[in-house]
Amino acid sequence: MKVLLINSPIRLDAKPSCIPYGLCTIASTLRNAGHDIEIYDINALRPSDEAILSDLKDKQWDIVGVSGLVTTYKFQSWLIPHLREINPAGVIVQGGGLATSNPELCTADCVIQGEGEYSMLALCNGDYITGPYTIDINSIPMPAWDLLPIGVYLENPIWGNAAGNSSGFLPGVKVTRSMNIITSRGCPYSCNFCFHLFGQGNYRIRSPENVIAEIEILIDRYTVDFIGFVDDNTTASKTWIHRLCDLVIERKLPITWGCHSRASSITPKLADKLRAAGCVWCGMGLESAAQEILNAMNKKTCPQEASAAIYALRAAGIYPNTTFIFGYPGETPETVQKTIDFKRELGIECSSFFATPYPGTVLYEQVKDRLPKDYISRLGNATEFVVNLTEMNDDLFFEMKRRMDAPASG
Ligand code: B12
Repeated sequence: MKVLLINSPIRLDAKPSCIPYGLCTIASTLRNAGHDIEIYDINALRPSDEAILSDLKDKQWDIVGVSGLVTTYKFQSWLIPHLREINPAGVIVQGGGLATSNPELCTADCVIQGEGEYSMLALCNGDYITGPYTIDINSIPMPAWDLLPIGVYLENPIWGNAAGNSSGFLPGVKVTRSMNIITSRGCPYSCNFCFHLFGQGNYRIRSPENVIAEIEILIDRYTVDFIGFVDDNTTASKTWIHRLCDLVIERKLPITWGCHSRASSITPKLADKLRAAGCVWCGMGLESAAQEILNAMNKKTCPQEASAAIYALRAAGIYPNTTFIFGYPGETPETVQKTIDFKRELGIECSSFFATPYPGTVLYEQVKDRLPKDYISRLGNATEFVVNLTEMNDDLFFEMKRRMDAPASG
C-alpha cells in the first residue's frame, strides 16, 4: 500500500523541536512490512494553506493517516475534506491525541485510538483491526528519521535558553544538535489534569539497552549531542534509570541530556548519578505549593518533596525546570500565596500555565458543564486564558495570575 502520514502543525509561536515520534514508529513499522511510506511533516515545514493543498495534489496515496494533538482540531477539520476531494479513492484515517480523546470530533473514514503501529499495520495489510493493542515497546523498530526534514529538528533545541519555551540551562551547557526520544509509554501515576493517551495503568518501559542503541544511532548518523527524553516521567523506575545512567557512563557517550521527572522520584543520590551520566536539565511539574490543590489534582506529592528535589538537582549541577498550574478548581488567593511564597523561597522565576481541562481527563469530567461551547477549538498552549475554573471573580483571578507570575525579585 502507498501510505501518506501527515503531521499537523502545533505551537506555531515556537520553532519545531520534537519529531512526531509515534508517527515515525508507525512509518518504520509499516515500511518494514513492505509498504511504501511518505511523511508530510506540516509542523516542521510550516507551509501556507495554499502550499499545503498544492503539495498534496502532487502526492499519491491509498491510505492517508492524519496525526495531531487535540489542539489541532481546527486544522484537521479543515484538512480532511480537502484530502477527500484531492483523492476520493484514498482511505482517510485519523490517529493520535485528537482521535484518542475526541473520536466524536473526527470526520475521517476511520479513527484509530491509542497506539497506532499494529492497528495501522492491520489496516494496510487488509486484516481486521482487533485492538486496542498493548504493544511490546522493545519490539518496535527505530523511528523512520530519514522520512522527516530532520535538519529542522536537529537544529532547534528542545530545551534551554534558545528553545523559546521559557526553559533554561545552567551556564556553560552548549547544545548544537538535539533529538527527542521516548523510553516509555504511559505513566504509573494518575494526575487528574493529565490525559492518558496510552490508557490508564498501562505503563511500559523499553529496556535500557534498546534505548542506548537508539542514542548510538543518533550520535553516529546525525551527530546528535543532546537527547531530550520526553516521557511522562523518565525516572519512574529507580532500577531502570540507574541502569540507563550506568550504560551511558560505561560507554562514554558524548552527549548531554534532559528528561521529564517528578519531585518524588528525585533523591540526592539519583541527582548525582543523573549528572554523572550527562543530565543537565530536569523538568518537573510541581503545579502548586498548596497541599489542598495538590490533593485535588491527585498529584500524590507535597511541597516538601518539591523543594528537596530542587535542592538535590541544583547541588548536583542540573537545571531544575519547574512548571506550575494556576487556577485549578479550589484555587483561592490563599493557595496562590502559598505558591508565590514557595517560588520566592527557592528563587524560581517561571510563569504559570492556566489550568486547562483537556478532554478525556478527570478534570474535564469535573468541569465540562462550565466550559464555553467552542472550547475545543480554542485550546492552545495553556498560556492563554480559556476558562476560569475557580470561585474567584475574573478581576481577582487575573490579579492573582499576575502576582503568581511576577518575578521573585520584584
Ligand atoms: C513531546 C510532546 C509534545 C511536543 C511535540 C509533540 C509532537 N511532535 O507530537 C510539544 C512540546 C510541542 C508538545 C506541546 C503540547 N502538548 Co504535548 N506531549 C508531548 C509528549 C510528552 C510526548 C509525545 C510523544 O512523543 N509520545 C510518544 C509517541 C510514541 O506517541 P505519539 O506521538 O502520541 O504517537 C502514538 C499514538 O498517539 C498514535 N498516533 C499518533 N499519530 C497517529 C496517526 C495515525 C494515523 C494513527 C493511526 C495513530 C497515531 O500512535 C503512535 C504510536 O503508538 C506527550 C505525552 C506522551 N507521553 O505521549 C504530550 C501530549 C501529547 N501533549 C499534550 C498536550 C496537551 C500538549 C499541549 C497542548 C500542552 C500545552 N498546554 O501547551 C501542547 C500543544 C500546544 C499547541 N499550541 O498545540 C497531551 C495531548 C492531549 C491530546 N488529547 O491531544 C499529551 C498526551 C500530554 C498529556 N498527557 O496531557 N507536546
